[in-house]
Amino acid sequence: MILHGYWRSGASYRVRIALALKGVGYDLAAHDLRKGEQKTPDYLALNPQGMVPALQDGDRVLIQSPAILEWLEETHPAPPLLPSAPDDRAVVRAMCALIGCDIHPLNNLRVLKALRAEFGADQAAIDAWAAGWIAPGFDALQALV
Ligand SMILES: N[C@@H](CCC(=O)N[C@@H](CS)C(=O)NCC(=O)O)C(=O)O
Repeated sequence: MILHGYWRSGASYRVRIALALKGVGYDLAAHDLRKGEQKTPDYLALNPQGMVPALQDGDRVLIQSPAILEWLEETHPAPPLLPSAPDDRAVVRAMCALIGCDIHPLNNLRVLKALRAEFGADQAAIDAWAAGWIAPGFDALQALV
């Protein structure tokens, strides 16, 4: 397998953690997001969304970390990523959604770039924006933990 990712990508980290936990071997293809390497024609042919991660397994290319994690769970069930009891599973899924839906997308590179380019935000404003979503999100995550 080839994991297309980037060292600063939290979404790629999710997949790296799952691959490591499950003992699945892979090669890493790095795409420097700061240089826009996720938008090259070659990479867009793999992932039309132009984002990392993407997991390539032969001719199959999986995108979107939740879909990749679920695929890994289904194809490599041991050790499991989720606990066995439905109530516990719901808590873990809530934690995933909290991060993946409510914190991370608001602080993505393309969002921060848009704040700068389209709304004239300087670095201080961008930092305040990020902190304004991350801090309450982490407070809630801490409470769940
Ligand atoms: N929902 C996607 C999010 C992927 C994502 O946000 N990737 C970021 C890096 S963590 C990215 O590729 N950003 C490129 C950009 O913003 O141009 C997933 O979970 O895989």
